[in-house]
Parts: sequence; structure tokens; C-alpha cells
Amino acid sequence: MILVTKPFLPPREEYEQYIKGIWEREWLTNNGPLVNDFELSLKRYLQVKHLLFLSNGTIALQLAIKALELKGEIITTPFSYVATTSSIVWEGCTPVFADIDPQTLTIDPAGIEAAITPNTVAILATHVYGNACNISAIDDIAQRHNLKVIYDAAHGFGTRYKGRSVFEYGDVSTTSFHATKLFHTIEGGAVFTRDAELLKKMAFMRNFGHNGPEAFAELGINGKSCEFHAAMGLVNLRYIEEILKKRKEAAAHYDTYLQYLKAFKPAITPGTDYNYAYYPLVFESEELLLRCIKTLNNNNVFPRRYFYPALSNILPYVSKVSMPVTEDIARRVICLPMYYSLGKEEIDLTMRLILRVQNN
Ligand code: T4K
Repeated sequence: MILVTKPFLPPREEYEQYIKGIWEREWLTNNGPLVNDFELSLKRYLQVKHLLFLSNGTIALQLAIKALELKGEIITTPFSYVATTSSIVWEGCTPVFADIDPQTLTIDPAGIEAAITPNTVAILATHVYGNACNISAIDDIAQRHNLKVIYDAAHGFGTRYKGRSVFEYGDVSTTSFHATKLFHTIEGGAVFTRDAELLKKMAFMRNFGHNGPEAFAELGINGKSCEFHAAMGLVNLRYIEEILKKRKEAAAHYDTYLQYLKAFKPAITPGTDYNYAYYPLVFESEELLLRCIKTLNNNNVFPRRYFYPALSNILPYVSKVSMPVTEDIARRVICLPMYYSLGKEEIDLTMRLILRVQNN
């Protein structure tokens, strides 16, 4: 079976070494040594100013919205995972969708500008599939209209924009270290900010607001991760360059088939060094896409319709609104298998099956 993704699993002995240490110290969670070590190692690897390791990428989004004290409308993309929109609603704000660019599939800055009202307080944009948004244009709009910016960089590990980690942009960037991500801690996530005060606030917030055992600095929640997740992160970090390299090679092999396909690969935003987090293809029609999926599934290949349907059409807690570009793309896009151990033979099989369908 060839699934859309498989988690990277490091050599078991390396993980077990860390587990041995946990047993010796009898320290499992609440800001233990491995969590501290992981945060420092990540900071060093990514060359970012500040970060906090959290229990998942959804809590990262919620914490970012809460810490920025956003109340009102947040302009966001309808082409993302549900957590992007649901976090806005969860925090009592109103999502206002702006359509995406048909080439990069990231939120279109012109759409953002058009969606601004006196109630707009922020922009929440996703670096979808790991492809950076048009950050320069978004930051410029935010400055001119005095809006906060949160980047949902759940797919962004390893992507760089204008020479820096994509996590360094926005008032806050968030990411996910879920098992399906190219770099993972089984479950996990993080917030990134360059603002030391904001970092301090989010650090209190992730730990119930505690400021020492008997005092509270903020309203908080439990957003902590633990030693076992940090251990997985520490081991996986040793393999990150190899992981990124293998994905780049897999994508290059897929690319050799592109010229024969009735489909296109989304464009990478100028200024972006891409991480190959996903391999999306936009077919010329939904009918062709559905036929391809059927044949692939019959041959035990399971691509996924990330992200279908558009978030602007499907959520029972958000008013439906027409987003023509997103709706059109969402109907025609699939993500092909993409993971560390994916072989050329599997890519060949997948692409030959697609070619067979489209040429029939
Ligand atoms: N923002 C964005 C833009 C996001 O994409 C996400 C999450 C978030 C925020 C929130 O971050 P987290 O709170 O999750 O940290 C997955 C993930 O659960 C989710 O993390 C991810 N985005 C979303 C795009 O995809 P599913 O529904 O695709 O997972 P599932 O279980 O169907 O697995 C996908 C494939 O991977 C399957 O073919 C099976 C395989 N698999 C999966 C797991 C978990 C394995 O082989 N082993 C495994 O352990 O949601």
C-alpha cells in the first residue's frame, strides 16, 4: 500500500537512549530537560529568535490569537486545513475569507486588501503545502492598515523566504510537528515570534498562566508538550537534512513526468526555498482527478484531496461564501504520496497509472 504519507521513524535505539534517561531522571513533563534541549536545538537549527514547543499546531494557532488579544474579523484563506479557520472561531473572532492566487494557491494579497473593513484586526495566512505566501505584500498591507499577522506555517519546516526560516515572519508564526509532517515529534507544534514580551506572555499562557507555583501572570491553558515528544524531536532533528534531501529528490523524479500530464504543479512563490512538504497536482478537470483517484486506489495507491472542499463552503459554524478560485482548485487538486522512504519505483507506478487514465 502506498499512502499519501508515512511518518519518518528514526533508528529505535536512538530514541530508546533518550527514554532510558527519562526513566533515570523520573521527570516526564512540565518543562523537563529534554524539552529545554529540544527548544534550544531547534532554535539553533532554524536560526530563529524565539520559539515555544507546544502540544500541537492547533493550540499554537489558538495561543497566537489569544496572546495578540485579537477581537473582531481576521482575514484568512479558505484553502487550508480546518484548524486554521476553526482556531479563529474557537477564539471568538470572525473569519473573513479572501480567495487564493491560482498559481501559488496561497492567499491573494489583492483579496486581503479588498476584504478589509473597520472591524478587521488581523491576517491569518497559511504557507500552504510549505510554499510561502507572498509575505512581502502581506506584511506591507498589515503595516498600512495596522493589522497583526499570524502565519500558519504548519507545513513550513525547512522552507526559507528571502534567506530566513519562514517561521521568522509575522507577529507570530505557528507550526505543527504532527506525525504526518516532514519533521515531527509524533504530536507537537510551536509558536515563533521576534517579540520578547509576546514570547513571555505565550510562555505563561502555555502553562496555565503560572508565574511560579503560587502566582499567575496571565489567563492560561495547558499547551505544554512532554519529554517523550521532545525526545522524538531531538532524534529526528539529527536526520532533518537527509529528510529534506530525499524529498527534494522524490519531487524531482515526479517532475520528470510533468510535461506529459494534463495537470500542473503549483508555482513556488518568488523568494522561497521550498521544503517539498507535499507533492500537489492540479488536474485539468475534477472528472479526470476522480478517475485517477479510482485507478490509483484500485492499485493500492492512496493520494489525498488536501484540501477539499474549500473551508468557505463546508463548515457548519461559518457562513458560506463564494470563493471561485479556491472552489475550482480544491475540486481539481490532489497530493501524491510524499515521504522519506518513498522510492522511485513507487513514483513511477503512481505516474504511469495517472498517464494510463488520462490517455484512455
Ligand atoms: N494548520 C494547518 C495548515 C494544518 O495542515 C494542520 C494540520 C494544523 C494547522 C494543525 O496542526 P496539528 O494540530 O495537527 O499539529 C493530518 C494531520 O492530522 C494534521 O496534522 C494535518 N494538518 C492535516 C493536513 O493532515 P489526516 O486526516 O490527513 O491524517 P490521517 O490519519 O488520515 O493520516 C494521513 C496519512 O498518513 C494516512 O494515509 C495514514 C498515514 N499515517 C498517519 C499517521 C497519523 C501513518 O502512516 N502513520 C501515522 O501515524 O490529518
